[in-house]
Formats: sequence, C-alpha cells, structure tokens
Amino acid sequence: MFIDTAKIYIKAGNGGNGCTSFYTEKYVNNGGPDGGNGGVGGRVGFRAVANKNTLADFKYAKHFRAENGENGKSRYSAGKKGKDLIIDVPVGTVVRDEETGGIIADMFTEGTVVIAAEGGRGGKGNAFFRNSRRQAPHFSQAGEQTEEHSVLLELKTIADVGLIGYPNVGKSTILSVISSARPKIANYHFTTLSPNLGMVSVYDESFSVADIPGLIDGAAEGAGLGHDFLRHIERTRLLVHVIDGSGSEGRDPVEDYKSICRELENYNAELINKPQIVVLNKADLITDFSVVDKIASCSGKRPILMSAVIHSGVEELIKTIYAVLSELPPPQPMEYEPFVYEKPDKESFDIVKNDDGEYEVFGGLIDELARNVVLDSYDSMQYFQRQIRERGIDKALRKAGVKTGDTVRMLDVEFEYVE
Ligand SMILES: Nc1nc2c(ncn2[C@@H]2O[C@H](COP(=O)(O)OP(=O)(O)OP(=O)(O)O)[C@@H](O)[C@H]2O)c(=O)[nH]1
Ligand SMILES: [Mg+2]
Repeated sequence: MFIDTAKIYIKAGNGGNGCTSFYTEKYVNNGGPDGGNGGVGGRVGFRAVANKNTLADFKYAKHFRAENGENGKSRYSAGKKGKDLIIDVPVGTVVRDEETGGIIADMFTEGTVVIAAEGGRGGKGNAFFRNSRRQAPHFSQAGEQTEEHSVLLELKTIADVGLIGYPNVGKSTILSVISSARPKIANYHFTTLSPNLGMVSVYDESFSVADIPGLIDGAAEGAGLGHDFLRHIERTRLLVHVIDGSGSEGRDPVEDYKSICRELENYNAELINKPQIVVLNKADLITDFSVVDKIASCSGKRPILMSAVIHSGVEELIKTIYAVLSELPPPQPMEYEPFVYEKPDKESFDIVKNDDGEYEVFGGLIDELARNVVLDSYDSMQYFQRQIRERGIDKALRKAGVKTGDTVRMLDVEFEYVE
C-alpha cells in the first residue's frame, strides 16, 4: 500500500541534571563545590531526502526521541549534550503539529533540515551556585524536561507536471514513452494505485512528471482512488489532461473532459486555474476526427493528438510541455507562518485561598523553582526563599491578604508566613 500520510510522536531530549558535589582529595578537607552542569538535550528535526518517495517508513516506527543530555559530574565535569535525532522524509513532505494544525515545515528542497523541537536545557551544577555569601551550596538544578508532541506528516509530491484523466485513458503509457519511468500499464481501470514519478529530458534540461491514479466522477468527494491522490498534483505547475480520443469503452470524450474539470474544481478551485494542456490519446483508434474541434471549442485550446502506443505526437507533447513550463514561475514552497513549539510557561503563578484558609501558590514559575532546587538542605531552602522574594511571589502573597501565621503551600512545601 502506498503511504503518504503518517502520524508520529517526537520528543526532544531532556536536559541533564546539574551535579551536587564537593572536591575531595587526600589531605584536602572541605574542598569547594565542584558539581558540573548537565548537558543540553538532543533536538528533533526533519531532513528532506530525494531517495524516498513514500512515508512507508512511518507505518510502524512512530516514536522518535532524541537523546537526553548527560548529568553533570564532579570535578566541574559537564554532562555531554544529547545527540540530535534527524528524521529523513521525502522531499515534498509537509510537517504539521497535530493539535493546532500549524505548519512546522514544508520540506520542499532536498537537503533542508528543519529543527522541530529544541532539547531541554541542562541544569546548573552546585559549582555554579557558589558566591561570596554561599561558599558551599548543597544543591544543584535539575535538567529541563521536554514534552512529547504529535506531528502529522503529509506527502505532497513536487513535480512540474501532473498527468490527470479518467482511468484507462493511457496516462501511464504516456509517462512510459516520455520518460524512463516504467509504470504498470494494463487494460483495466485503476492499474495505477499510487503516483509514479518520471523525469523527462528535453534539450539539455529536464522536467518531472507525476502520473496519478485515474479520476472518476465524485473523485473530489472521495470516489475511487482519486481524492487521496489529488494532493499530489496540488503542487505541480502544469496539468496534462489526458482524454481517450477514440471514445473506446463507450465514453464521450467531451463529457469526460468536462467532468474531470468539474472534479478538479470541486477538490480545490486552484487546481482548475492551473495551466492545462489537453491531450487526445489513442489517436490510432479514432475514427471520427471531429472530436478534435469539439474538444478545442469546449476547452478553448487545441488538443494535442497523439498515440502513446504507436508513438505518434510524443515529440509534440514533450515540446509543448517544455514551452509552457519555461513561461511559468518555478515551483514554490507553501507560504506559511512557521509553527514553533513554545517552551512551557515558566514565569506566571497564581494564588488561591483554599477552604481551610490556607494559601496555595501554583503555576509554571513554582513548578520551575521546585524543579530547580532540591529542597533538602538549609542552603537550598534559603535560595528558594530568596527567589520567592525576588520573583515577586512574596509581594503577591501580601496583596492576596496573607498575614503572619497563615499557612502557605507550594507543591510539597508548606510553611508559616512571617511578615
Ligand atoms: N490503442 C491504444 N491503446 C492505448 C494507447 N495508450 C494506452 N493504451 C492502452 O490503454 C490501456 C490503459 O493504459 P494505461 O496507461 O494503463 O492507462 P491509465 O490512464 O494509466 O489507467 P489507470 O492507471 O487505470 O488510470 C492499456 O491497455 C494501454 O496499452 C494508445 O495510444 N492507443
Ligand atoms: Mg495508470
């Protein structure tokens, strides 16, 4: 099965913890704090590669976690940074945040790397917290924990030309005669089950052509295979609309032309505004050539008459595509405001008075403070209290009406307030 959409989970590495340690050596008493900082966590990113053209890799592999930063060690030794995890995706993959639908990246150009999630910062070791008043800090900072995000991948093939039309009209046969691609060709509907890509050389240049499964009435609403594949022609610059000019299978070429145009328009009005070349294929079987004029009058342009099987009109088709493409602007990546994962809020806090008359302080800042200091020593408690003053929590408590003797609680810490 052709897989062109996938949902995966990404998580950047946590930061390594800072280390609490004191220098020890024979004959040296009370060495100073020498705990090193934790390393930063690895990042998760995406790289556009040309040697893949489906998202099949992501059918079973769903969880992508970058390495955590290493913890700091004694002797001022900093933890190693976590290794980045770069995920290879085919060129043309659009990466979105599932929750908001925001576009993280359009992997449009081969070799581009986009970082989707930054690693957690490493915690400071106790050596960092030493100052003139605090010679021997017994605490260090924990590394930053990162969150997991779910991400949607969607492949929107990038090709210059999209071949469209009813099933069995000869789209794949045309691709096989204009390029070196060897798609499956057979005399039944829906021979092509997933897009085929071919490169066509002309003069000293080349252009790429995508052949997609045949469209049928109602394709835009999901009938047949068409709907799932129309996304693969969204980014083409030019459509080649192939019609069975002989009307074999009892079809009416004019009706076919009109209904395929309707399907394109129903799917996305932009598709019908794309430049189109109309091709009447199976010319070797045509008996009534009035079809050429009929198509010309309803499409507003002269169709190219060709037979892919006996190779007539092939040269004309290639040259016409080339001429039209050279007048068109190069393919463009999507226009979007890149979505960036916000780091959790670490500044705000709230105070509420609970039923027992106690005050609870909570929020990102409190979580952060509690995570940053291990409240296991007189030292770290003092540090914590100073932060409460410096970060304005003290002031906010007074404003909330806290008086001496009231109980204030922050996560696991409970204390009696003293003005
Ligand atoms: N007589 C004649 N037969 C053709 C011509 N082009 C293609 N065919 C035949 O038409 C049948 C369908 O060709 P495909 O290329 O598989 O058609 P398709 O449009 O890709 O079909 P789907 O993939 O099912 O949408 C095959 O039997 C081809 O040999 C042509 O110019 N003349
Ligand atoms: Mg086909």
